[in-house]
Amino acid sequence: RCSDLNAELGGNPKRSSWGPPALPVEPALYDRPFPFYRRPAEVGRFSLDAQRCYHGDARQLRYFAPPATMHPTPPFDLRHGYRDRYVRRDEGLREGLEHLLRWTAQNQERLRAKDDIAGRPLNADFVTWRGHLTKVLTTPYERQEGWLLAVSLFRGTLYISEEETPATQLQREQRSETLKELTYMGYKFERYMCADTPDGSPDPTGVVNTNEAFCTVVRTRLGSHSLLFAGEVDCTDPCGPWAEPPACYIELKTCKELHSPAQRRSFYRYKLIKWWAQSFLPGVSRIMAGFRAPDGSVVALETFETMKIFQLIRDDPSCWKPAVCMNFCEAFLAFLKRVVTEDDPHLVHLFAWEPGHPVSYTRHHGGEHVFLPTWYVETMSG
Ligand code: 0WD
Ligand code: CA
Repeated sequence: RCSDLNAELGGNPKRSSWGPPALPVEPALYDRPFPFYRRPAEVGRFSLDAQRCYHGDARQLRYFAPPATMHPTPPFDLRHGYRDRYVRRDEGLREGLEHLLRWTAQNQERLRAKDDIAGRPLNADFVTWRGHLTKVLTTPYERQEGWLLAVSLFRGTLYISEEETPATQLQREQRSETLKELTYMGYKFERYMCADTPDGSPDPTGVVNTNEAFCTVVRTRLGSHSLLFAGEVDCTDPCGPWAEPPACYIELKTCKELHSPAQRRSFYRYKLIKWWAQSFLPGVSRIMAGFRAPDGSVVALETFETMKIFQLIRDDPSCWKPAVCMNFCEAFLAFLKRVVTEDDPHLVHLFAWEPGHPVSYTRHHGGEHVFLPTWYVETMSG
């Protein structure tokens, strides 16, 4: 019975008696074997400097330089510099896909298909930020935050760009002082763990500037969908067990100290799913967590191997499953291909999701939702 239901609903949009089809998100509908996911290959890199200016190179790449033991002594002080050594990126500026599109436009030659019959300039079904895909992956298990994803089909490729929901905009503008400091502490942790050169040591007295970013661009395939996406990477460990990008990259995270098995279980259930999805997508092989005490000090580090995270959760039957996340993403991308069929950069389908509901969409021609910049449309039409 159950498998009949799966066959009927698994990833297929359900047409209600009225209105456009919607995509259900219940985990049970996507609980099948892990779909095909090709090992992600890095096809490019770019950097954003202290002024948030784009450079088509790896100048912002930093190098993993951990302390000698997993118990840093003296402990890292993540609050240090919050008042006087912090340059914050202007989050009111909505950049959309801008930097990624710049990279794409500058690398058209290597992105063209060799036997291109469709005549499309980019040999990819989807172009987006990794962070947007992370949100799609975790949707079947998410109970708090919804999302809005704008999608346009342009010269044979579907572009996905996030819009802020009214709720997230309000949250961003009314963020508490505690939350602002916690955000800073995440960036500060990076300063303690990374050096600017391969043989250097971290300089935790320096300025934290959140304009700076190093991004990797990867190409991969999920089921029948070819993907090109970019993601911000914290650092590389060229001497680690995986020498080649993207496997040599390391994601750095901070987390409240865990004191009991119950706290650890809850961390696995609600937080590790996001860490896993974010690093699994681009093929980042390790995540290093710094556990912070209430006073903002980090007294313990722990490494998570991305490919082994499923082992930590598989014995908890009420926990999340990687296969469900990936099957849902596959179904979501198939849904986009079915819905967005008119090739027009001024046409935007806005896909909206709120916890407890299926994914629905609305259609907009022209106006405020259009996100592909004119310069990009002109460059890629030439
Ligand atoms: O303007 C926008 N609407 C967005 C811009 C939405 C999403 C991303 N971006 C930009 C960011 O400015 C950044 O340069 O994309 C880049 C990161 O993209 P991503 O890798 O796809 O994003 P994600 O996986 O969500 O985040 C990776 C890291 C974060 O690390 P943690 O450990 O916190 O997950 O990118 C940083 C952050 O350090 N980051 C951002 N930095 C500045 N502005 C932002 C942001 N909006 N989002 C994430
Ligand atoms: Ca990070």
